[in-house]
Amino acid sequence: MADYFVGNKEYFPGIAKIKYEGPKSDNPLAFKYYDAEKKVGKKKMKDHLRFAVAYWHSFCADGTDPFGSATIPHPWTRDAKSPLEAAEHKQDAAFEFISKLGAEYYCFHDRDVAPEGATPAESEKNLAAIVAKAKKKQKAAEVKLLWGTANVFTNPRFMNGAATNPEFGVVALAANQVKAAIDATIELGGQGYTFWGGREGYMSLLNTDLKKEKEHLAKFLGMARDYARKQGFKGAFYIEPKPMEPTKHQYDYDTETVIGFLRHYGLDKDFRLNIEANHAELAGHDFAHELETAAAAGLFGSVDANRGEPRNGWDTDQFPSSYYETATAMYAILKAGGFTTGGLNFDAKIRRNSVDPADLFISHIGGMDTFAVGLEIAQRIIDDGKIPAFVKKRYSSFNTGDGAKFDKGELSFEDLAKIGSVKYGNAGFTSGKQEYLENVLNQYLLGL
Ligand code: XLS
Ligand code: CA
Ligand code: CA
Repeated sequence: MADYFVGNKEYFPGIAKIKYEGPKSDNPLAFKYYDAEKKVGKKKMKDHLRFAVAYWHSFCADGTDPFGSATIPHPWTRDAKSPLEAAEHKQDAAFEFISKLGAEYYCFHDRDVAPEGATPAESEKNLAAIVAKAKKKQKAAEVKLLWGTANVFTNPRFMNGAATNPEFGVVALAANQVKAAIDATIELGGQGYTFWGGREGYMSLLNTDLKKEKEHLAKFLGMARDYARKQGFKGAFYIEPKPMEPTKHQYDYDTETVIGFLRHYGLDKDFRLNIEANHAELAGHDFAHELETAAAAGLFGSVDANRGEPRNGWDTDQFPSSYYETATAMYAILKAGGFTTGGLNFDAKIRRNSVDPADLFISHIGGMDTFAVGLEIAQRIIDDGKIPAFVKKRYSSFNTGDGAKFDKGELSFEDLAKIGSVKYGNAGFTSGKQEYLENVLNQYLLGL
């Protein structure tokens, strides 16, 4: 990947291209485990992991929270003469950062990259101007767009939702914005387009026609899909589940809910899941559970790589730091066949007191290292084979005889019941060996 700096300005001075230095390095600005070219199984680490930087957290979030104002300096906005110029400087900073980090992908919302104008037409013009520049920068920096999306939740007009808004006019405005974001994604060669359900949910059933809203959501998604396909978009559409926040109940509650919704409305041929670790946790699930659930339905797509703070139940979007979690997640991903159009997008932000410019690098380095370790452990689970062999054996009674007939649908319910009473009076007392399997995984985690 080429080093790429735009103009004469360096926004992260003193930080060079991040290199792999190995586990013994004490350089905070070096990879300890992520060695992009290293082969794990049949692919290089970078091709397994397909890391992406999230524009909104890394270049827009400034540490503002409900109790305090901005803490994180954004030097790129400082000497800009207009919002559009500020967006251009931000883009310079973004490409400098992504290139120095050595991530191959990025993701953005329309409003992260270009300012909203006074009218929808002006907003579209701003976006088109920035996209033209992004196209050149992507090429020069050898950075690709993992997915694009539209922010149809920040502007106050979306306070009652976008596609599910009770006012038709807002649904139409949302379409205007999503159409422009799809156009931008296509223009930039995006490999996917994501729909996170922003405010698509409700705060109270007393003012909500739930059935109508869900039908409108499905109709909107189908129309957006048809438009994108007509424009030649070959990538994947993703739905990103989240149970609540900002609404009390989001329609895309969790993976299983989204699978049911997609199948009910016939959208499952084009749409897949973008699974976020923190959202899994908010829905009361393990990250790996959501991944396996999507994979089991043949709808696994992409990942928003982050974590929550397990004891507070908020969407804190922290950088991944648990090997256990990344190992079990990567095992689920490898079992699903790995990424095709998707990747690991760091939908994660530094804490508001992480105010050194280097912190943005350190956080991403940590996330990438944590996933590199997870990948190696997942590959070890597969290569060593003890855990997969255990699972295979656990279901082996379905491989032959009556068990195989059952699997093939060759037994009536009466046959099944008779076989149970005649042949299997003592069945059921086989150990699940959970603790043994957990101990094996812990050995792998320690590299033993
Ligand atoms: C918010 C979501 C959002 C999506 C993209 O909770 O994670 O950032 O990933 O719209
Ligand atoms: Ca997300
Ligand atoms: Ca989140």
